Amino acid sequence: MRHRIVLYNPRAVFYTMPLALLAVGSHLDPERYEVVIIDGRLEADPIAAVRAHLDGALCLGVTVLTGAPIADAVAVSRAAKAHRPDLPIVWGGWHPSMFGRECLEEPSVDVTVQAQGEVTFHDLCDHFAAGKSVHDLESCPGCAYRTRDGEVRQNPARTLQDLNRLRPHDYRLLPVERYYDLKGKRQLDYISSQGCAFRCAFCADPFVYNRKWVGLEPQRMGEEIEDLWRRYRFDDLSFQDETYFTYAPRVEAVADEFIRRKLPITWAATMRADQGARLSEDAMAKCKRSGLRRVIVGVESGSQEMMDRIKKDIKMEQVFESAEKCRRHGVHVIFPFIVGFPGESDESVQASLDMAKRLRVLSPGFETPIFYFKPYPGSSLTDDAVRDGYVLPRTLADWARFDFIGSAGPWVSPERHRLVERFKFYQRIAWKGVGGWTRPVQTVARWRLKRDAYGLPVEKLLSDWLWPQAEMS
Ligand code: B12
Ligand code: SF4
Repeated sequence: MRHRIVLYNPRAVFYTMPLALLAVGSHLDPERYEVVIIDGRLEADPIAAVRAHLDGALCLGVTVLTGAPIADAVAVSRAAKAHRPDLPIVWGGWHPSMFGRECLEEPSVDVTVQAQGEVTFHDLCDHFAAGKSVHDLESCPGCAYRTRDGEVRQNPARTLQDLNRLRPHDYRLLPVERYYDLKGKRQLDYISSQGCAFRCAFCADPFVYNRKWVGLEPQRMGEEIEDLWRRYRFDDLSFQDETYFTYAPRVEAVADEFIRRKLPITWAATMRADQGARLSEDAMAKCKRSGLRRVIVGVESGSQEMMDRIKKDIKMEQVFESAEKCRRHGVHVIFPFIVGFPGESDESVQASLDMAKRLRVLSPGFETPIFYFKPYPGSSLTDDAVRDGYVLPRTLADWARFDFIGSAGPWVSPERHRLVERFKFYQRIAWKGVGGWTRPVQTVARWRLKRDAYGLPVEKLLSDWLWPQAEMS
């Protein structure tokens, strides 16, 4: 008899495929386990959708990101527990990786898994399948649980496994065509590595993966991606890796695989500016030939001093070198910035806006979105902010309200916030392909950006009034 394992992805923005659940679900032996993935974003009534699969199930696994997805994860877990009080409920993902103990304050959650989850979840399922209790998990590394007398135990971390030793992701577990429809394009999400070797002070990765990195071998990727293309006929492959360009020889070998297999696809991935600057012209040309259409290069700040403070380990020149290289090879780039770091000066914010302008004009294929710093847990910058008196959310309900869209931290004054929002507005329309009556507005926007003249923003007020949602982008 196969045991049913139900996996839930909470509601979130965008339609990126639930790769975390795909990873943990695919690593279970299909002869022994039947895996059902339910994505809250695809369901009119997620609780009913989960409940429909719970009778006879062995376990419910939920992936949890910090912020709004927590509220949905709690609602679904509570409903599942009410329906099946004996059902083990396991939370994994970025939030439980940082707050494994705290998540167990939610009574409906029995176990939390920290960091890479495939092997831990596999062991947990075997444990439950053997009829063992959620309270007897002392020999399972990489998780936290409650003992019989309610004490929370955090087990030692599990060693990061080489991804090449894990089972390939079985996309038959996902309704791939539905994601294409919702995305409005035949784009497959794929992950080829885990972790990151760098130490950026605003990022959770160094905390969760201890600056370790593991990646799939190029040949395995070539075979897997060709096979996926034959089955799902995607036009575009979106790598969700933290830093895809970590090892240039690997990147080049994957490009060779795509070229050799004549895959008619484009692809997009993340790249650090130092990696881009170091990448040889030949390797970049090969990437382009294999379909590279866009990279995301996190700039974060236009001030070298701030870059150093946030331990980005990037020099400004490397950003421009990468930008030039991408421009020469016709590769589009998104250069995200973060403003409003704790204690950030007006000059530093202005330096970021200036740098965004300089990058934006280099190519019509460049974008420079600007975000506000939010002290996401797990980073050393957050620890510093807490030391200086910032109070992090405490309960899961508080964490669920802690979200990113459009909001700024307490380090951004109302004036600076207004300036940045106006800058973002004018930058958005200044370079967008527009026509007809919007052309004069575009001319004004360019004029304003050139002179940093954002007073009396009538165009913005009109736009906010006509299209209130546009503010969010
Ligand atoms: C896709 C993605 C999203 C999607 C999520 C789509 C979805 N499925 O719902 C969207 C676009 C919604 C998103 C949004 C955001 N994201 Co995001 N996102 C990612 C990204 C690029 C890929 C996630 C992924 O699929 N990874 C591949 C899988 C295989 O890895 P994984 O998720 O780590 O899963 C492993 C383990 O965590 C564990 N695991 C995970 N789930 C489960 C469940 C169970 C039951 C078990 C046992 C184990 C387990 O096992 C898995 C396999 O080893 C990651 C970076 C990354 N590479 O992970 C950032 C990342 C998760 N995002 C991050 C951030 C900061 C954000 C935003 C704040 C970004 C922003 N400024 O706008 C928002 C906020 C989210 C929100 N509150 O709604 C941070 C961490 C956030 C956090 N603390 O939770 C990350 C790590 C990027 C970074 N380094 O800063 N994101
Ligand atoms: S921001 Fe990117 S490069 Fe820096 S530690 Fe996080 S994942 Fe690595």
